[in-house]
Amino acid sequence: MPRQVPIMQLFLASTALLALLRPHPVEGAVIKRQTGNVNDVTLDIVNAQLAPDGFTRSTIVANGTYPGPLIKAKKGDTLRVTLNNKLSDPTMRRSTSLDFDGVFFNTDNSFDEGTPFVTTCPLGPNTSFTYTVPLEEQTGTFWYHSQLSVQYVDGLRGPLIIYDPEDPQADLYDVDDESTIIQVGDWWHNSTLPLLEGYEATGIVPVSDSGTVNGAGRFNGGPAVPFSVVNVEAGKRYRFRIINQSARNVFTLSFDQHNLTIIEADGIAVQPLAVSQLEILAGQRYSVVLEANQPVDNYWLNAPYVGGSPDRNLNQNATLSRGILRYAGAPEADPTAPMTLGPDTGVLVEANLRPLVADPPPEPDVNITLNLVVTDGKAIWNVNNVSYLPPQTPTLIKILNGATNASDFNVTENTFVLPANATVQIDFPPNDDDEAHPFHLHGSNFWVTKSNSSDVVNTVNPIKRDVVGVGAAGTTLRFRTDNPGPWFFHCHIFWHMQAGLATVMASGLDEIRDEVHPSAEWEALCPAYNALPADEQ
Ligand SMILES: *[C@@H]1O[C@H](CO)[C@@H](O)[C@H](O)[C@H]1NC(C)=O
Ligand SMILES: *[C@@H]1O[C@H](CO)[C@@H](O)[C@H](O)[C@H]1NC(C)=O
Ligand SMILES: *[C@@H]1O[C@H](CO)[C@@H](O)[C@H](O)[C@H]1NC(C)=O
Ligand SMILES: *[C@@H]1O[C@H](CO)[C@@H](O)[C@H](O)[C@H]1NC(C)=O
Ligand SMILES: *[C@@H]1O[C@H](CO)[C@@H](O)[C@H](O)[C@H]1NC(C)=O
Ligand SMILES: *[C@@H]1O[C@H](CO)[C@@H](O)[C@H](O)[C@H]1NC(C)=O
Ligand SMILES: *[C@@H]1O[C@H](CO)[C@@H](O)[C@H](O)[C@H]1NC(C)=O
Ligand SMILES: *[C@@H]1O[C@H](CO)[C@@H](O)[C@H](O)[C@H]1NC(C)=O
Ligand SMILES: *[C@@H]1O[C@H](CO)[C@@H](O)[C@H](O)[C@H]1NC(C)=O
Ligand SMILES: *[C@@H]1O[C@H](CO)[C@@H](O)[C@H](O)[C@H]1NC(C)=O
Ligand SMILES: *[C@@H]1O[C@H](CO)[C@@H](O)[C@H](O)[C@H]1NC(C)=O
Ligand SMILES: *[C@@H]1O[C@H](CO)[C@@H](O)[C@H](O)[C@H]1NC(C)=O
Ligand SMILES: [Cu+2]
Repeated sequence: MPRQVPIMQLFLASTALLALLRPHPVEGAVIKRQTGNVNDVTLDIVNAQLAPDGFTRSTIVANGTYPGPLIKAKKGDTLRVTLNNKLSDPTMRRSTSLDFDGVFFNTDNSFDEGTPFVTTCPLGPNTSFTYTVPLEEQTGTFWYHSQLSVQYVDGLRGPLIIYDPEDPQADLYDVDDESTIIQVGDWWHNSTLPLLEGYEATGIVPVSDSGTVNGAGRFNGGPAVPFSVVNVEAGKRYRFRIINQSARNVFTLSFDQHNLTIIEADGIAVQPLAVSQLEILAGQRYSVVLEANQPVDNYWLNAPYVGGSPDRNLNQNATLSRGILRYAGAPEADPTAPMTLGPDTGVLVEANLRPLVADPPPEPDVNITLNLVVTDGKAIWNVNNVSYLPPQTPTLIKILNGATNASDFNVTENTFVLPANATVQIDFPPNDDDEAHPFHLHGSNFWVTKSNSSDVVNTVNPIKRDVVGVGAAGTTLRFRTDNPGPWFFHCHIFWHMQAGLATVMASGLDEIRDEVHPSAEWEALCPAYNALPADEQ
């Protein structure tokens, strides 16, 4: 129908024009919710039979693929993402909720931030919801995933890249497009409902069957699924945007015979730092520049992972987690070099990263210490002796209804009430379990004033990011409460999060009541969700 096209364009042009005519925040008004170009995106959340590693299973994915389609945005856009929940498979959760990992959301849009029971309620089957996501000044590498329970393990994960037409680092690379996005993730053959049941019964975090690189992987004894190929041309420099969509496994990424120059971590530009390999925790993102300066050939992209004892799952083989870097002119074949785990030198030390634009942290106004402890032998994780339980009424609704201090929330909500416009320091003392917990803050990013990778406290030029490893050496970070809202702060190993390793950092409660004016569509979510039969939640 040719006539539909101009009508659609007219509609888009007029909404964009409206946004241009009133680009600026108007206190307390809904208008502030859209700035810049409006970029409409549709995601159909569906069940699909897929076999990323050769084992066919029912999955929950966006638009039928794992990973989901690229959401491509430009600096300053407002994304308007319409989610159509078409889930019908009763062996998995049928409700859903989307998180745009690392995107801040300003206060008056906080209710579109899809963290179930903190800022919203999940979306039931056969319903739709439109998230308004103003990207404002943010640029770089992000991703989206289900934030409901451990549902993203069933497949709902995909990339979100915010391109900067005036990237200050543009002279460092020649190519940056859909072909240079590298997504690594862990993959399980069973659905999350039985996996979660097993975890709760035994306290043993489910061990993945395989690791995938751009949606392709292999397991011991499985078919030889073709490895994902990254194509390059000799003489060019590529900006690879690496996203760790893992729910558990830690991958270590390297390319045979090529070094990498890191230029971005979690949406923040960093000074170029050369490494031979980099470890990326679940939820973390890096941009690295690879110069295609070797003889035309096929080279291995090594992405081995660690995540639980392989003895618990004989399918697991980290050596099979890999892809291929193929130069134009090379044969369409696997590299002839042996499959290795990559170099063990030239390791990224997070503490050596420096921001491209200096931005030292202010002195803290509030200090908080968070102790992470697992209850022996149980699937229960505590932060300061409290195992987080999602409340039935989302935190944001409690605030809109008048909650003013910590005692207005149940202890199990582990909610910290913080002043607005303050600098908060979070100190994670060294923890003695040997797991690296990638802690992720919603709503803003933080300075890493002490990285677990070093003993040095750096309050002069530390990087900012939104996922940081908390481990045996201790980690300290600082953030500003400039974005009032209840922001989830949790381990990105979703099995740990589900077992209680989470808190809520709620700041500016009065500002929230002034500025947040939820839509009727949002107000309807909780009553609708609460009315659903259990198997549709
Ligand atoms: C997802 O699929 C829908 C329906 O086919 C399509 O309109 C939409 O553009 C797709 N989304 C993306 C991000 O590709
Ligand atoms: C959703 O819609 C489909 C098709 O109309 C229908 O078969 C299914 O029963 C509906 N599911 C629920 C949970 O209402
Ligand atoms: C999934 O888990 C269920 C319940 O534990 C089990 O019966 C089934 O065999 C598992 N399926 C696979 C593919 O592992
Ligand atoms: C992704 O994160 C997981 C969990 O933190 C980690 O085990 C894995 O090594 C990471 N992947 C990469 C490529 O670094
Ligand atoms: C990568 O960097 C290391 C350390 O600087 C160096 O020894 C090595 O030769 C480099 N490799 C390549 C392929 O450039
Ligand atoms: C893992 O895969 C590699 C490459 O195919 C193979 O050499 C190795 O024996 C496998 N490991 C196990 C434990 O099966
Ligand atoms: C917070 O801790 C720092 C030490 O890291 C200390 O210098 C500062 O006085 C403390 N601030 C408050 C408000 O307790
Ligand atoms: C945790 O509980 C123990 C014993 O009940 C107590 O000694 C300790 O101070 C508590 N720790 C925190 C951080 O609240
Ligand atoms: C918390 O709020 C309640 C009433 O909502 C009030 O009685 C109490 O004094 C407040 N506590 C603090 C520490 O502000
Ligand atoms: C409130 O916290 C108590 C423990 O203090 C817990 O037993 C109870 O289940 C929690 N209630 C809700 C609704 O989360
Ligand atoms: C926080 O700072 C903003 C901008 O500087 C200001 O408008 C607002 O009133 C401040 N809020 C508080 C609670 O100080
Ligand atoms: C933290 O540092 C310790 C000691 O160097 C190391 O064993 C652990 O793997 C590190 N964890 C993270 C999350 O980087
Ligand atoms: Cu964890």
